[in-house]
Amino acid sequence: MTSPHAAQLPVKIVRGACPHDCPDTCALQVSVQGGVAIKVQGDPEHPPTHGALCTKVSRYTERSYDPTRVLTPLKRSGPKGSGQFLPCSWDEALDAIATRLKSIAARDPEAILPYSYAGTMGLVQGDGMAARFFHRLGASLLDRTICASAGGAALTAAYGGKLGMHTEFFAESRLILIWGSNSIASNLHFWTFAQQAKRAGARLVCIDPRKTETAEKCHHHIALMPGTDGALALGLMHELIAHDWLDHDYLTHHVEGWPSLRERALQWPPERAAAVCGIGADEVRQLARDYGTTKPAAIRLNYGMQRVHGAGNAVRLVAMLPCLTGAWRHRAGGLLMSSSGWFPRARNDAWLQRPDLLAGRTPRTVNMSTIGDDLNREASPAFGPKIEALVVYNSNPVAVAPHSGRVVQGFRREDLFTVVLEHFLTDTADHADFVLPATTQLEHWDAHSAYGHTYAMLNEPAIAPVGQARSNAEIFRLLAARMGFDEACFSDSDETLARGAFRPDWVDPARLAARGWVRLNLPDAPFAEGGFATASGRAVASDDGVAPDHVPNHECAASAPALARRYPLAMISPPARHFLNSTFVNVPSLRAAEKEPRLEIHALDATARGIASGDKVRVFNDRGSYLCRADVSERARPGVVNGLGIWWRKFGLNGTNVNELTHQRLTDMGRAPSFYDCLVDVAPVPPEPGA
Ligand SMILES: Nc1nc2c(c(=O)[nH]1)N[C@H]1C(S)=C(S)[C@@H](COP(=O)(O)OP(=O)(O)OC[C@H]3O[C@@H](n4cnc5c(=O)[nH]c(N)nc54)[C@H](O)[C@@H]3O)O[C@H]1N2
Ligand SMILES: Nc1nc2c(c(=O)[nH]1)N[C@H]1C(S)=C(S)[C@@H](COP(=O)(O)OP(=O)(O)OC[C@H]3O[C@@H](n4cnc5c(=O)[nH]c(N)nc54)[C@H](O)[C@@H]3O)O[C@H]1N2
Ligand SMILES: [Mo]
Repeated sequence: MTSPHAAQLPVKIVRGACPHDCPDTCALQVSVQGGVAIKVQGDPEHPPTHGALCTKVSRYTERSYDPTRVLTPLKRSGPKGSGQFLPCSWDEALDAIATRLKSIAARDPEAILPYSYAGTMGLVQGDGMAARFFHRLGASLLDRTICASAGGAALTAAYGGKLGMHTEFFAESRLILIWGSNSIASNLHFWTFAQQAKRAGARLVCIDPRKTETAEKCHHHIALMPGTDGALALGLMHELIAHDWLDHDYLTHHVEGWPSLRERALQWPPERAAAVCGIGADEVRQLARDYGTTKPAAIRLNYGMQRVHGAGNAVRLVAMLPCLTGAWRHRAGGLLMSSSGWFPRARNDAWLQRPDLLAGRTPRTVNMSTIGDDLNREASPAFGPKIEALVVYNSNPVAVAPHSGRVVQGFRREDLFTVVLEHFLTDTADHADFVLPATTQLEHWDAHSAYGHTYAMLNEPAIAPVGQARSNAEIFRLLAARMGFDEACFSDSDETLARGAFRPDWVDPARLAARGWVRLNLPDAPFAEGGFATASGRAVASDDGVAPDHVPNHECAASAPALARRYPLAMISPPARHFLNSTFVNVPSLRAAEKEPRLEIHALDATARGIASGDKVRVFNDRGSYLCRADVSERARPGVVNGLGIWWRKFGLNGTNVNELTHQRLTDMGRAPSFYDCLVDVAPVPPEPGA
């Protein structure tokens, strides 16, 4: 990339923000020499980043300059899904796309569906110009539920929003429960604060079916069955009540609906909770004692526990624990699942996304988590029109959405028109009629809020677009012009959108531009004196006398005994450490670190099936089957297998990935998928003759 003379050119540092779907949203410093990005580092002054980056993003230049990146528009030249394309010009691609979208919209714009998630979490390249475009078009709306909406709905019910502690103050906690999260893999910068606390004498407890890297480094690991967190929380409450480890003053003044929840919890003695969770009753008692008697105590709840049927109830219950003990009184006490709810007050969402362009129309909403079924649905009064066109950006649904057999079937429809904005030929891009080359974070403007800290961020482009790549916002601007959308908002530049993303009374534009980040002006201990964002200002423990409860998984012996006899193993599919969802699977050094798709299985379950470490195995249920390598490992508890994700299907051993097995049934709250609520069995695959 670098010319022979470049080494003598001065090095410029450009400030940026990591765009990835991760709680950490790091502040970046990109070194640029002769127009080439040569290094990406973390900003030492940004408190949550504290100068460190994860392995993945420290290789961001490798990803941006990857020789397999899509650098020109492509049009399909083979069957759907074949990944066969020919390069074409921007004019040809945009004209063809606009013509097709116009003809569909003339019949019914709701037959067009945008499909996007958090490939970039940027406010500009995410749903800025894109939202304006689809609102003006009157396309179907997308319910963006694939990740966090069950926990989000639960936190909103309990606290009035996705609100929680500042991540920095975990360093001062005396007890930290890391609940449903592999922090070392997926929230590395939080882990630094947890380690600081540990060095200062704090106790760390990890609650996770899998013995993760994080679980190994905590003082205690509670390996409960997937989807039983609600029962554990109720067992803990039982003990807090029985021993009177309650902050009665906090409960009286800052919590509503406590009497019903108290009644519920009294039905859950430790023995009952432990039996449901598949752990010892003493583990419940000890954890309750630790939590009830240590101050300040903090909970780092994360999304691992909310990918099951009873996710919403479970999160609501866990969210009540710091209200029972008054842990919120201290800035190092309370709970953090998501901090994203602090940001809307600081953002100019209505200006960025322009919902007013709907002009009174109320298009139907399609749930992204059931895209497999929805792409295969005919028109009906309940569903509305058949989906005729799909515009995908910032997402790889063919790899990440549940029940991929159905998703692939939908994407293969000959009568579906699919446009994919991408950096790479992902499994989804392989199914496109047109692939449009998008810029990476090094090449475009953006502004970011965060879900694991409380700083607003700005990203300046460090280099010119590589090849013919264009930013998502630019692509939607160009399409808008071809569709004849002449509102002035379709001429706003990316820089205008990025600089205007936050309200100046919350985020000083000059400080944001100068340093790249600004902390939101919020109290250190946000709920020390109550003040929740609910209607009453109190945390909500139950609704109209009905308290949350443990809800068993869709697929488990308690709710589906016949199925559990045929498929006796519960499978969870948390991320492999070197991948970020399906992003980075194509980066050679990171894929080399993960080697092959793996299934961790406990020795008892492996021996019973004649499986040894390194064997090729078939993981299967009624939805499909998936080949991977068995890893007979202490990381798996008996009865649970860990199918690490999310591989690209085409890099898998048989062209599938773990989502071949997951289903599209939704959670109790938030309409989210239940990826970790999935029964399977595993069998060895005999070696091929001669192999
Ligand atoms: N390296 C890396 N970092 C990531 C991601 C990634 O793919 N790779 N993904 C990003 C995204 S999109 C998100 S949403 C966040 C997610 O952030 P986290 O929710 O912290 O992410 P995970 O690492 O998926 O942690 C889930 C953990 O929950 C455990 N788990 C599974 N089922 C249950 C259960 O029923 N109960 C309990 N208590 N635990 C359970 C899993 O074993 C796993 O260790 O991380 C982000 N960061
Ligand atoms: N089995 C199982 N499935 C899961 C999960 C699990 O734990 N287990 N986790 C779920 C979760 S938490 C999530 S959040 C979803 C994630 O699902 P997605 O949000 O679809 O995430 P990625 O797979 O990372 O795909 C993002 C894509 O966006 C592209 N991209 C990045 N930046 C840009 C850009 O600026 N412009 C354009 N046009 N494209 C860009 C990347 O190249 C990448 O291919 O997956 C879910 N699926
Ligand atoms: Mo996610």
